[in-house]
Order: sequence, then C-alpha cells, then structure tokens
Amino acid sequence: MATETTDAARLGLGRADLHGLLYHMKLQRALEDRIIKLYYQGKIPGACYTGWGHEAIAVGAASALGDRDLVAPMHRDLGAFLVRGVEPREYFAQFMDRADSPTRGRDGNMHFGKMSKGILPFISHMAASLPVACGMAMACVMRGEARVVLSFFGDGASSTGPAHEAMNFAGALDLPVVFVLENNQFAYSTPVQRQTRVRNLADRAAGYGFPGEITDGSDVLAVYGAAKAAVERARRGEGPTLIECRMMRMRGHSEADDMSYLPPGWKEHAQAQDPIDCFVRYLRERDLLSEAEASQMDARIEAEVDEAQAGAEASPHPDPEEAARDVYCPGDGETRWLRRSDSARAERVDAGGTGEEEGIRWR
Ligand SMILES: Cc1ncc(C[n+]2csc(CCOP(=O)(O)OP(=O)(O)O)c2C)c(N)n1
Repeated sequence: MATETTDAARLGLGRADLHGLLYHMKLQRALEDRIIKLYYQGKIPGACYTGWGHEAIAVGAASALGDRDLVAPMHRDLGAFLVRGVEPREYFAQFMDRADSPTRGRDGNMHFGKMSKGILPFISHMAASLPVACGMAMACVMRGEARVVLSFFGDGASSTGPAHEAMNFAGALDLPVVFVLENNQFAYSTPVQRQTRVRNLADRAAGYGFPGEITDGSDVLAVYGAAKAAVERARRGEGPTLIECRMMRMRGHSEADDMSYLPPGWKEHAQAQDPIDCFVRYLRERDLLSEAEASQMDARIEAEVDEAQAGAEASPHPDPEEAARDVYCPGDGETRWLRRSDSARAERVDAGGTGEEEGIRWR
C-alpha cells in the first residue's frame, strides 16, 4: 500500500497521471486474463507466461522513462510494452501466432519487442537481455545521446552469470542503466533463500560499485518513485542503480505450474497485496478516483480487450514458407557472403562470390 513516502503529489503526479498508471496496470491484467482463457481453450501455441502480480513493477518503472529512453522487458512486463504504446492487438496477434504480429508468428509468444518504441525483444528469462541493455546504453553514451536503458530481470536470473557480468560492466563504465529486479521470491519453484546466501538481493549492487535499494513491488508509486530517481541519476551520468522490487508471487511461473511448492497461507497473503487492489484503494481513499471513473475505465478496457482479440483472430496465420525468413538475413534465398571491412563493419559481397577465409556465410 502506498505510504506517505510515496505520496503522489510529492512525485509530481496529478490525477490524470495516476489514472494513466491504473489504466495500464488494469489493461495488463485484463489482457493477460484473456490470454490465460484462450490458452486453456487451446488457442495459444506454446507456453503461457503472464505478469500477474507484477503490474506495479512493469508499469511503474516504465512510466518513469522519457520517450527516447529504451527498455528491455521480460516475460512479466506486458505493462511496459503498453506504457510505450504497443497495441493490445499486437500482443494478441503475437500470442495467437498471427502473420501480422511483431515476430510475424515465428517465435515463442513472449519473445517480442518493438525497436520503433525503444523496446528490446525479450531474449531469455535467465538475464540474457542485461548485457544487451548495457550494449545499448554504451552505444547511447558513445553517440552522445542522453538516453537511459531500463532492464528488467527476476530473482532467479539475478544469480546467473550474465546478470553479474552485465552489472559489473555497467558499474565499471558508469553506464546509464537502471536494473529492475522483480523479486517474486521464487525462481520458478526455488525460494530465494535456497539459491543465494545474500539476504537482500539489492545488497549485490555494492559488489558492482553502485547503489542498490529495496522497494515495495506491489506499490506502483513506490516503484515509480524509485525508478524516476534512478533514471534521473543515470541521465546525469552518475551510473547505474539496482532496484529490488519485492513482492509475492501471485501466479505460477507459467500456466503449467500448479504452485504446489508455495507455503501454506502464501496465496492469501499475496492476494492481500494485489498491486491493483492496493492502488485502487489508495486512490479511492484520497478521492482521486470516483466510482464513475473506475467503472468507465473498466468498460473501456473490456471493449479494448474484445476488439484486440477479434482483430487478432481475424488475421491469418503465417505461411509455412515464412518460417525461416529473416532467421539469417532478409535475402532472396541465394547464398551470399559477408566480409569484414577495416572498419569492422560487415560488408556484403555479391551473390556468387566465394567468400573470404574470414567471411561469414549468411544465406
Ligand atoms: C539457460 C536456462 N536454464 C534454465 C531455464 C529454465 N528457467 C526459465 S525461467 C527460470 C527461473 C527464473 O526465475 P526468476 O528469474 O526468479 O523469474 P520467475 O520465477 O519470475 O520466472 C528457469 C530455471 C532457462 N529458460 N534457460
């Protein structure tokens, strides 16, 4: 629940901003609820991951970014996509394997992004996006662009090699990266205490030489406030921050997970901390959301979800011949070669070329 330290006015958030946060959190929840339903109807190929319970983190952190900033979300962060303007219809098309989806129906449903909106496609649960986020931040610094990269990962992912390497690298180079650690207290089914001796995951930041803090991951204003301060710090050139957003897992790792490993009473406690319920209560108690505004928002969201689903269902599945297109290059099917030029940029050699010893075959 939001506290005085996360007061909306102190954060410079007016009524419209607060409604925007709530709208995106509710939209994420409604879209994912529909996807879960479609999954059990057999309409979603592959596994089904959602960000149930993580909405405050995804929406709160992404809302702290500027338009030209970049974000590397993971499988819990649909809200970050929505905040940056990805259409619900695109999300449905992606999960329903349609030809006009972001990956044109050719990848696991959650592995998509949108570079035109500054969203790096999700690579892997296990922190593989973090080094790439650092690369993006480094590119911005080298180009003299004051852009910040927000990179999300889980508690389990925080114990993997790429996470340590990325954070160490970002610290050493003072890169403008904000690391948002979504601690739902389980790496799949493994509790945090069984995968690391570190008591607070935020403490790890000290080992990389930058600040780490813990915030309430079920309080959207707390997440927004922490992310905003970290983004500003990064933009001033003062380097990265690690924000551990602590919350309670509300739904299985994927829909295939029955959560039988959760201790007794966990689900009830987690339910009481539902980030959407908490935020609605906060707004209602302060007269920042009327009953009429709340029901209008719900009706708008329901209509948007229906429309998005119908739009995606009306789209065709991809042609099977499309499956391998662009996997290696956008080519015409002929074998071509790349040769490294002195500037280290790969340069194309005409079709029919033999390829140099250092050449890379690309189709
Ligand atoms: C290299 C690799 N090892 C294992 C897995 C299986 N796996 C996927 S997510 C995950 C745990 C992730 O834990 P965490 O970062 O806490 O995220 P969450 O539990 O919220 O999914 C594991 C072990 C994988 N995808 N890739």
